[in-house]
Amino acid sequence: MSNRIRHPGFAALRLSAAEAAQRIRHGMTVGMSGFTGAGYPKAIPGALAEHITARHAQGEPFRITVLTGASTAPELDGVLARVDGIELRVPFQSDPELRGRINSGALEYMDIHLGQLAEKVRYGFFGKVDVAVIEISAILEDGRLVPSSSVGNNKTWLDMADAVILEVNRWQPEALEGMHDIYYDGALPPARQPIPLVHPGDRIGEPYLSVPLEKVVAVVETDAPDRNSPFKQPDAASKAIADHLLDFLRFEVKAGRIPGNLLPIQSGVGNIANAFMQGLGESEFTGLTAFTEVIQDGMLELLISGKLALAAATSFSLSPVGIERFNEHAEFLRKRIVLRQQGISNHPELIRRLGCIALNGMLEADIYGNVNSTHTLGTQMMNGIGGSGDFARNAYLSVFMAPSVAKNGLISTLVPMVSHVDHTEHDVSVIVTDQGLADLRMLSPKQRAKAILERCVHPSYRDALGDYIERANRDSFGKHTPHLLAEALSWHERYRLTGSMLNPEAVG
Ligand code: 0RQ
Repeated sequence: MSNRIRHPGFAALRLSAAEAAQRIRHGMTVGMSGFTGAGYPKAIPGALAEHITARHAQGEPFRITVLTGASTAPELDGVLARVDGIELRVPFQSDPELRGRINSGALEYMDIHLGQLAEKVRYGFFGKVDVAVIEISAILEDGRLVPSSSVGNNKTWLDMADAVILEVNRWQPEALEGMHDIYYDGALPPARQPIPLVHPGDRIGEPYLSVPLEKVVAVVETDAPDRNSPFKQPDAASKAIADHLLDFLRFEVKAGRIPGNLLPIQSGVGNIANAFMQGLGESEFTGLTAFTEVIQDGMLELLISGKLALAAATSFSLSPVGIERFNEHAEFLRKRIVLRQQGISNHPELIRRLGCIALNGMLEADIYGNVNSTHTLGTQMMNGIGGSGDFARNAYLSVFMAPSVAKNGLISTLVPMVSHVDHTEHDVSVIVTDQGLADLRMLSPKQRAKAILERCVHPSYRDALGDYIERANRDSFGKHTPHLLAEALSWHERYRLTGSMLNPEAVG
């Protein structure tokens, strides 16, 4: 028996990835582990892709529904998309190959709040889960499972699936054992009880997953790294965003609206979020906590420096350097990190109770504070809403951030009307760009438009947006949220047709 599979019953189920993949058949719904490139199965999806290719070559149909925690990696989403093996993919994704196929209409994709998927599957809204394919880092002598670098929806997939395939990954640090907190008391309505968590670090469950041995059809051993792309060094725009946000938080502390060590922070994925964490590290703030989804490098450094006392999340998303840093400080970090299932890390009840400060990226916002996080030009999927909606609606403060322009200035991220709405004006407290920060609390729509124009818009678009707002105020049929409907999406149409949102006449 290997030292990672310490239970003889599980050890007896060892198979190759190719043998295990045979258990998955056309039309099945498969719940896979994986969240932001961490803890996804590394071997079965590739073996399944080969199996699918062979079946297709025989003229047989073979497509499955893939449910995950969030985004995975080329070894899962990429390989299955490439062989046309996915019928429906749910929820968040970020693989370029998969995204391309979603946007060409080659497969169906359904976007859902990350905190809601597991319970909606439990309600029966998604039908039956046929197979669960779950990466873990070890199996104990008594058969309990040590989760790996993400928890995601693994508990639900293990509970709901008819058959379970486990991938035991030796690459995952042994130090992960004990970091997880799996909540086992999630009764469904009408029997649901309050979740007994009042501090981000409270442990309300057990450090292990479990599954009846009878359900397990294969155990596959792997030794492969998580997807771990390096973070960019913060550019000038990310640094400016971080500075504006830090000033705002200082102002809020001074006004007595938040404590000096802030409230539990939720930080979205990406380079801006990472840059903000670096900014926090250089600031005077200390004794911080995080109640979030993902621990990126920036947050890890805050933990190591001691500025962040504790981080609760559902997943890591570390660069190669971040992984080294984690391994160097594993013992120290073990006492300061809790990894929970995403139904708990993103639970509205807890986010509201703890009073999180939600910091998320956006693609664009409009003059009234509606935010688009998911669709470019209103029609093409980027990644998905992820957990941004779980947090934004329920947070104490909901902040959205982006550089004021994208694509070298050809796109303004502040537009007359967003081309798709993920977060409505009712859920957005603050918009921040490299230009400045607009505090939208207590502002009416027309006041919000003024604040966003004055604070957030890039100089090359300020006159055009100011002109739109002025004419809308004058000519709009309704005067509460003034719009010129025929013109409201013209910036997007201009970009589509000319490759730039800049109006050549205005510029000329
Ligand atoms: O594309 O690299 O090809 O130029 O969009 O933009 O500026 O690198 O931003 O990495 O911070 O991602 C909203 C996508 C921002 C992310 C989003 C183009 C831009 C670039 C990426 P290129 P940046 P970021 C917790 C929270 C939803 C999920 C979420 C996201 C690319 O934050 O997925 O918040 N959020 N989860 O050029 C067209 C615009 C654009 C644009 C930028 N207005 N129109 N393209 N781009 N603005 C974590 C989880 O839930 C798991």
